[in-house]
Amino acid sequence: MPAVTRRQFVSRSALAVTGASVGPRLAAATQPDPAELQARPPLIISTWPFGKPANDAALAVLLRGGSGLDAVEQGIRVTESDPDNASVGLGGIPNADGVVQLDACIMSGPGHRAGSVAAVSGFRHPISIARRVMETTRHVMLVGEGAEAFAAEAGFERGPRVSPKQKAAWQRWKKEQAAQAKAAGKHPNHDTIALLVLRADGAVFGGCSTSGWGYKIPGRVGDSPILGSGLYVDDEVGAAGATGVGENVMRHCGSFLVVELMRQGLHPQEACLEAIRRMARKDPLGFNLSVNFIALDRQGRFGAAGTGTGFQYAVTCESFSRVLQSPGLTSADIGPVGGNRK
Ligand code: SD4
Repeated sequence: MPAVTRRQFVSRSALAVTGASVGPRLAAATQPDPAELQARPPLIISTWPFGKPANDAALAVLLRGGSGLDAVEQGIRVTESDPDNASVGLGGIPNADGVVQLDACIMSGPGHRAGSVAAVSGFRHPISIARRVMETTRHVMLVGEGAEAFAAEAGFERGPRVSPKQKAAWQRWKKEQAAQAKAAGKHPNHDTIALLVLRADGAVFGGCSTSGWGYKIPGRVGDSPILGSGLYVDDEVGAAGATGVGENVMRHCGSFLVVELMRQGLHPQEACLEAIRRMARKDPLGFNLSVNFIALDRQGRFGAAGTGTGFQYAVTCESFSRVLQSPGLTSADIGPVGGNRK
């Protein structure tokens, strides 16, 4: 399903104002139990329907003999390059000052290495900058001006700080803001690409990239570049990635939690569901957290889950490449949640 269709649906949904990431359920035939799909590594999964072309590019890299990190980077670059994607890359929705600030991270299971950048503007491929941080510095994360200076020094491709289309939309938003001072809390929908790779030999890799919450306060950083929140890779177990309201993912170290649940023996899909149940049980927001997870394990099993109606994710291996609907969780599934302490 094209992202734009989902976005139109979302814009009509009350949840859109909270940044919720929801989508219409697909027909039953497109919702097979992940356990029934014969997915053999190399296997790639990613968030949202726009992850599918990214997965396809990542698989092509692996089949050409490229590395797991190359697959993650090249896959995510496809999404970052899409000028019509308002959630990832320089086509993204800007911050409240009209500047697109990008967040990204990358992680390698082998060596347990990671690199990350946050609040970077004016560069097309934050995923590549994150990889360069990992491979050429003794640090894990660079932010803002420092990250931009690093990227400039390394010669990374520059781009506009906001696309003409998003600039016009931002100008309209500014006017509305001025007209109604109480627009706080109204933010356009936003998404993220988190992409996980399982190599044929069982090694695991992942990456995550986003322009984050539209019209965010300048300097706001979401979950996507935070290891353990928007992404976590553990070569002994598997990997998980997140999309949704980053503030809520971060407060629960969401992706780390999903990986730890897989370590305890849960199937990736059940690990995603259980992580959300656990978060919702203690969180005042309960199942209104607007969070979604994808996960895969070393055995080639995969799954996803989200709050509300769930969300769509893309799964690709040599025998198929398709968009699936995840299960969703609401309080109806386990009763009252949200914690009872102030
Ligand atoms: C963020 N998690 O910056 C990202 C945005 C996102 O669906 O994934 N929205 O909070």
